[in-house]
Amino acid sequence: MRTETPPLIRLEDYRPSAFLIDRVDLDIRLDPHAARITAELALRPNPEGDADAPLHLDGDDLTLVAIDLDGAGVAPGDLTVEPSGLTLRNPPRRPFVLRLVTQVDPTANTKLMGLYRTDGVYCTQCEADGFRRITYFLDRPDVMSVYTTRIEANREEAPVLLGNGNPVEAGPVGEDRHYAVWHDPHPKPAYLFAIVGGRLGKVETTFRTMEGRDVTCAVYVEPGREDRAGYALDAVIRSMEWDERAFGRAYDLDVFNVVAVSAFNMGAMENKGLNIFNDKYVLAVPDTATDADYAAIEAIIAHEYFHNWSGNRVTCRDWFQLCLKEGLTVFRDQEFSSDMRSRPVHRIGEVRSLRARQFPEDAGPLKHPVRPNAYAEINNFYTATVYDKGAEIVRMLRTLIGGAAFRAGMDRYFADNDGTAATVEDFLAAFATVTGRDLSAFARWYERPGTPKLSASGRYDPAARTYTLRLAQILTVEGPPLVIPVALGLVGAKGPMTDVTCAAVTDGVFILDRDEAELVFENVAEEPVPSLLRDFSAPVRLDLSLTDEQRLRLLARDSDPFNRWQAAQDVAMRLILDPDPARAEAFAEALGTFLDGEALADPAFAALVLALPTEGEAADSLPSDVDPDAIHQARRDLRARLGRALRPRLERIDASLSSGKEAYSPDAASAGRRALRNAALDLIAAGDPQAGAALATQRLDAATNMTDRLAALATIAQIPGEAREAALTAFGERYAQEPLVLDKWFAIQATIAEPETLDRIARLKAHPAFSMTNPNRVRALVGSFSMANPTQFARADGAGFALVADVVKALDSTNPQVAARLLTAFGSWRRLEKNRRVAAAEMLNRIKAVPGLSRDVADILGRTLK
Ligand code: 0A1
Ligand code: ZN
Repeated sequence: MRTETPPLIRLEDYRPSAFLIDRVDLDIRLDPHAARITAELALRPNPEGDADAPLHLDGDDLTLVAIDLDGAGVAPGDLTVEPSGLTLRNPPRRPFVLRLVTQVDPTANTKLMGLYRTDGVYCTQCEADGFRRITYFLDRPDVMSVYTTRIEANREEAPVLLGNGNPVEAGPVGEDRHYAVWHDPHPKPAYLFAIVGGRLGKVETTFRTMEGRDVTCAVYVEPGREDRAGYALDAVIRSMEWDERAFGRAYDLDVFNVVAVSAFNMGAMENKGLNIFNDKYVLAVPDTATDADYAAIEAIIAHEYFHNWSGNRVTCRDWFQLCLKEGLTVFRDQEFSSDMRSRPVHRIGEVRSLRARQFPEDAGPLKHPVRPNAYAEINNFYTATVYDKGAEIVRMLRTLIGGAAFRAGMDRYFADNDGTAATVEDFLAAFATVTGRDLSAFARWYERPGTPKLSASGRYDPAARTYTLRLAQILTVEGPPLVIPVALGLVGAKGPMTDVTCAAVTDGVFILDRDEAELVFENVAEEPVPSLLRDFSAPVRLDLSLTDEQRLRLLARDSDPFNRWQAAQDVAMRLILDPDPARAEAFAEALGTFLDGEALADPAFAALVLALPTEGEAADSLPSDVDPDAIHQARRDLRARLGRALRPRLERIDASLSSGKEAYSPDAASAGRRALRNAALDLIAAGDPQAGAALATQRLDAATNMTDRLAALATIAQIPGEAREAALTAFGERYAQEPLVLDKWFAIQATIAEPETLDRIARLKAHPAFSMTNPNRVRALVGSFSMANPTQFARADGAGFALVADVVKALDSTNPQVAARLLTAFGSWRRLEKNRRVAAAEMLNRIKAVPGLSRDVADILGRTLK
């Protein structure tokens, strides 16, 4: 059993390892219950480390079968073996070879960390600290080694054997077994190690790098599903091309393999040359995958591939530096997707997800700096803050120094740190070197938790033809100011005012590096509306009071698509928080004009303008006493009103976008048309549920792809009645053999905003396709409920909290990582109104009372309750 609050590991306590491991030779004999791992570790004392330290190797859930040192036994008095690892009290102070034989049970490994089996396929997950569940090791990212891996298995059970690096040799072993040897010439930390063994089908192609290397790229999937792997393979090739073009980065091995597995704790993993994926982010055909799925596959394939440089060639010195690889790689995958799709539409999507996940995290008990300075369980720090706010910091850096200097800085970073385990300081140093600038004030973004507020107010002087803008930054924790790039412009009655000048603004950007500043714009011919934080130039909350009329001018006239969208969001948000029929009518009219003018010119953008702020966003904008029912009702009323007011236009849009019989294509333009048509359907249904249900039923029957089918089902699902139950039943039967589609079906039902949803979830937990051991299933049913059904999760009677708490308790002993992540749904509990707050606290305390909680859950719980 663990202590109540798990002990903290601190950044300030970082010390280099006392030993290094230059070479690792592994021999892995796969077996369902008794896999044997022989590891030969070529160790030597680290000249930078403590010369007198014992040798401690991390271990977790291992059976030690044998150990010898330079071919001789280890004296029992010299060796201590504990659950957390083994210690050699008097290790040699010269290079030596330690040989270890361990045994593990891949089938019993429900944590999905280390070596495990899913649907009969052996695979591994080693980030952050899973390698220690395979053999005893210096399991820390600053210990980098060259690996050679021999894998042996039953030929029937595992005809495909994959490892890191390049294949070296393969052959039979006796009657029914075989082996393969893989060698990875690039030194890497243990968290990037991987093997796969199983019965797998593949699609493959070749890519010639700009350096002239021919790379065989393959995507491995469950046999029979090869036709669903083509889009992922294509995304691999596009990622390789793009990284050469955009960052000058070429691939560095002869093979690049992607393997899809069905049970995986996260999205995917960038193991060197052998990326392992949650199959949700690989498999796609139009009948089972939505446009959003295709976009996510493209983005995650790119993300993992880009890690080959930002993460693998240059890795992290310690886990506090996680944002060094994750924030940077998210930034890179965002840029890739923006180039593949519509940049403004993609940017809006990035910001929506930042606000949905990162802003609440940064405002609640789980908030932490982008580079944390202490952690109890590192697996709990793969957060929206590290990933998404981390990416925003890189984006701000580019805005601050400009695109050309940014690229030069990236080149410098890769050149200076290739083959090493680096820090955030190393990253910033590269940019400081190429620009000659002092970036120490900018670096505060990595240290300071909380979302800053940017407050703005303006004054127009018609006589002087000047406009004075006052900007101030308000931080959530005290300290020196942040460096905030504010992209801005002024908008007149006819559009952007291009004749105005302001000495403090360069290329449309003002850098706010003081607590406050006053900007004076000259030659301002009429009273302007300020357009601030264009393209969301910094991850802050903007506090600028404008009238609806002024905001609607931005929607109609601003040149910045992001702020046009933001203006509509702001008007809608005010109407949700403070309903007003007259203002709602004016808003509807403005939306009507917008739709008439350009809905069909950029349908994807129009669909985003029609998507009102979510209930979660509305809750996040309130300081306390959040009542999810009131928010839900207000948002529903507003949508109903808009749906009625815009009905003829929505029907026209629907009609003009109804696709003929052309084949489905996942490209962004086609997806945009589907998005707008489905947004129109949903808004029609909001205004007239009866007509909406009928129309959605028709759409469901006529749909030729999963995007349209699921959108129609989602619309019907929120309208009580027989049509809904019939549609849900038919969909469930149609896709009974498709786990990833059933996940969508689970999620749609879990997010019905009605009290009966709890019974529905209880029934679905007993559905044959549901399983507590598959993370995708759990996230689909329970994760969607807790994250996207605020009225039912946060019910005043506590039943929604209890449902999630029970799953957390049940899952904790088998898969603590997934249990802990589910528990983060309670992150905003203190901001709820009193009854709900009391109910949440009671459930959290019930979890706390469970003896022997995992470190993962105890850590989240401790911080959530603090
Ligand atoms: N590095 C991966 C994320 C990842 C982290 C931990 C994992 O353990 C289960 C798996 C994956 C990424 O950024 O994609
Ligand atoms: Zn990543």
